[in-house]
This record gives sequence, structure tokens and C-alpha cells, in this order.
Amino acid sequence: MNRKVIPSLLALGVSLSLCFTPALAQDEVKIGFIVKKPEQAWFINEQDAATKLGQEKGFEVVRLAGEDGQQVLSAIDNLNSQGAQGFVICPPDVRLGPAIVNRAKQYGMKVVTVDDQFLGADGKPMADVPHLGMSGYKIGRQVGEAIAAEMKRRGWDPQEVAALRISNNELPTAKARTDGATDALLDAGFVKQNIFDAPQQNTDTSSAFAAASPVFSKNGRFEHWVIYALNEESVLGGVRASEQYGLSPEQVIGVGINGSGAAFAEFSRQKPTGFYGTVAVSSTMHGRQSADNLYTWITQDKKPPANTETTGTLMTRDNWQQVRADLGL
Ligand code: FCA
Repeated sequence: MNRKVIPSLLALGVSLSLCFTPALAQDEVKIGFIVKKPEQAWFINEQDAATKLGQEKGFEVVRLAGEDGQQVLSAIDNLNSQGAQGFVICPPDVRLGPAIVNRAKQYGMKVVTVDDQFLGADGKPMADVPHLGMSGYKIGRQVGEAIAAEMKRRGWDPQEVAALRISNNELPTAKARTDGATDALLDAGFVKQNIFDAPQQNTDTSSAFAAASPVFSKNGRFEHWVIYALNEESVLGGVRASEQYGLSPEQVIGVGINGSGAAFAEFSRQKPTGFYGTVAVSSTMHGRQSADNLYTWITQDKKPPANTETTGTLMTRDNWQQVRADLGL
């Protein structure tokens, strides 16, 4: 080969690599999607929806579990070592907010929350971290209204019905949801003294089951029960406890929140159970929108809205497939 050609080819190679490699690296967007309960259908669907959006728009989504503080911090370290520019998170404990934000800042990463909003050291929501979540109180009211309507349809006297309120007052969105349901029930003539709290340690079925069981055995005088909680997984724990105690589906009206695979499985059983319905919210939309907000922030430097509140639709055994399709679930 001509001696002169070699240096010019080399120079071309150098200039090509200078031109293209850094530009490519800049265009590569990678985000994390960290969830507190990776095995729950709600969160699986959120992560799926974010991943799908990434495939459409050309960014990568790294799905991670953050079931406690330690796991969340190592997930953030892991994301940083992979070159991620930010992450969406539903934290295992909202009071971890300041620690999570600090770690993200150290790495120059952007953070948005989904579902459960961070609390600052002052106990108030961290308004500077963009958040997308359910309008908890309104959705809770829908739960209470659905229960009241079904009680009426069954001809129950509201004065003689007991409520199992599976509560999680440490988590503000949980408290907002159960408060909304309680208020709607009271408005419909429910007796306050007949509402019994079952405080759960977590937001899953087994912690709800454990909290619910003693409430039934201590209040055996009631023939009719309604059950509500922050989500359908927890209501299902309450319904399973009612069955174990010996109540029949006709004696129980449980209404959850989410509209995820947990509810679909229950509605698909051959016979109805005490799980009457659930207020469905689009986890597909939560996953897509929160990932999209973060992507736009990273690529266009546009900070997402401080707080986006989403709404729900009542889903029962009769209409669940239709609602599921309407919400893109
Ligand atoms: C909380 C609950 C989830 C889901 C989400 C929107 O994180 O634990 O089940 O309801 O809010």
C-alpha cells in the first residue's frame, strides 16, 4: 500500500472516532426504575410499561428492586456504574427521601417518584422531587361509595355492618385512601364505632392477613363485614382472613385499589369471593408517564410537573375485562 495513504487513513480513523463516538455516548439515555415490591403485579406492569416506552423512544430502562434502604442505595450505585442519568422510584419507605436524593445528587442523577411520595426531614412531602401518583383521597372515596352501593343492593342495614379497615398510616397515600373510604362510608350512614383498624406492617397480602385475623375473632357478633385498604393485595389478605374465620362471600364486601393481576386472578375464579371489586388505576400510564417525564428532563432539561394526580374506575367481576382494556392494562 502507498505509504502516504496509511497516515491519512489513520487520521480519518481518528477524526471519525472523535466525531462519532462522543456524540453516540451523549445520545445514549439510560434510566433506572426502582420499585419497593418487584413481585407485585402493579409494579411489574409499571416496569414493563416503562421498558416498552424506552424501546419506542430509544432509551434503556434498568429494572431494579429496592425493598429496603440498603438495597435502594446499592441500586443507585449500580445505576451510576452503568452510566444511568437518573431513575424513577417507588421507595420502600417514604422517609428515605432525603438519603435517596443525596445519593442521586452525588452522582448528578435526576430523580422522580412514582406512587409513594418522599417525605422530607420535616415530615412534609419533598415538593422539589417531581411526583406522579394516585389522588389517594378521591380514589378512597370511590372505594367507600362502591361499598355503600353494594351494601344497599344486598339490603344490609348500615347500622349493623362492621368494617375492617386495613391501615398503613405511616404511608401518606395509604392514609389518604383509607380516610377517603371511611368518609364516604360515614356519609352513607355507616357507624363510626363499627370501623375496626387492622394496622399492617407492609403493603402486601400476608401482612394484611396477619393484621386482619384477630379483628374478626374479637368481633364475632357482626354478621356482615366490609373490607378496605390502600390496595387490592391488602384487601385480598383481609378477604382470605374472613374466609378462614368462616364468613361466606355473601357476608363480605371487599373493595381494593389498583386493578392489577392480583384482582384479575380473583375475578377469574369460578365462584365469586368476598372480593367484590377494586378501583382500577392505570399502572401502564404510571409507568410510561413517569419514565417519559424523567426522559424529557434528561434530554431537554425540562423539569416535570411537581405533582401529577391520577384517577380511577371501579372494576368488578362483571366489567373487569372491559375496564382492563380501556386502561391499557
Ligand atoms: C402504593 C401501593 C401500591 C399501589 C401504588 C399506586 O405504592 O403499595 O400497591 O397502590 O401505591
